[in-house]
Amino acid sequence: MSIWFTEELHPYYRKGIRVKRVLADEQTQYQHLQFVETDFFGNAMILDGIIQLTERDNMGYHEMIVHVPMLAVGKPKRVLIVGGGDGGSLQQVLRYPSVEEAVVCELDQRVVDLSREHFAASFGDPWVDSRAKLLVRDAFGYLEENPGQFDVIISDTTDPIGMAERLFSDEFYKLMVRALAPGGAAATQCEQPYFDTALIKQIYQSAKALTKNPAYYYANIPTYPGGGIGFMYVSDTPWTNGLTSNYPLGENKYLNTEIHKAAFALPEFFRKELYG
Ligand code: SPD
Repeated sequence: MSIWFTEELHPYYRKGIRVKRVLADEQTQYQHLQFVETDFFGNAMILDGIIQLTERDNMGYHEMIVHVPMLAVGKPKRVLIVGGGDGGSLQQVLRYPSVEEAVVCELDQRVVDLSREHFAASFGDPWVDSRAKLLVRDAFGYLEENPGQFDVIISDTTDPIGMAERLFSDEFYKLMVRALAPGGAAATQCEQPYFDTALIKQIYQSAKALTKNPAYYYANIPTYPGGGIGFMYVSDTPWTNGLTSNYPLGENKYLNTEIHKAAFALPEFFRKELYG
């Protein structure tokens, strides 16, 4: 007998994955947290009914949200990850020998604990690296306390629902840019061109008012709505600087030079909306 998990992030669109068994299912202090084993996608984490990542296709998300700003900066030393308690972005950040400290500001300790258990086969245990520092707290206060501190900031968040809505606000982008060191770069989880056009446009306008070279880019992730997700690159440093940087240690599974360039090419309707 098949069990299907069906996600309905948008009231007009559904998608499903076939589940073999439920590995964990709990209500944490903040959210409904589930881990499932699937036939095709490996283990998956679901928060409040929304798929956050699967072992099979997370590399498109984590490599693109991390390496695009890291490569643009060149040799980043201090990195902040907002959210990212599953450890996928952290694993990618730690591939850079230049990184001296990687701070992860995650609100929910249970996301970290259960991800260490259920994603060990994919992520190893990045938390044991002495450069990794976990802060179980809200990122707003931490950003406020740390102006000019980070070469790279990765905003690896859930969707803009409930407590995560603030992470898509102009206020958050102002604080994030203020926390960047000169020449630093940020990349943020920035949703789906078809479903979230107005939100992305609003975020681009915030980013444009704050930095010289913001740009939107996209990755294919079959388990996200519409089969993919986009990111906002936010920096004075052009993203194209990253095209000539060396890749970090280890192997990329998604990113190559062609993908890096192509990710910034946008469908015409959306390019017009965003850039005019
Ligand atoms: N609609 C799903 C968006 C999920 C974004 N968060 C992914 C977290 C992976 N570290």
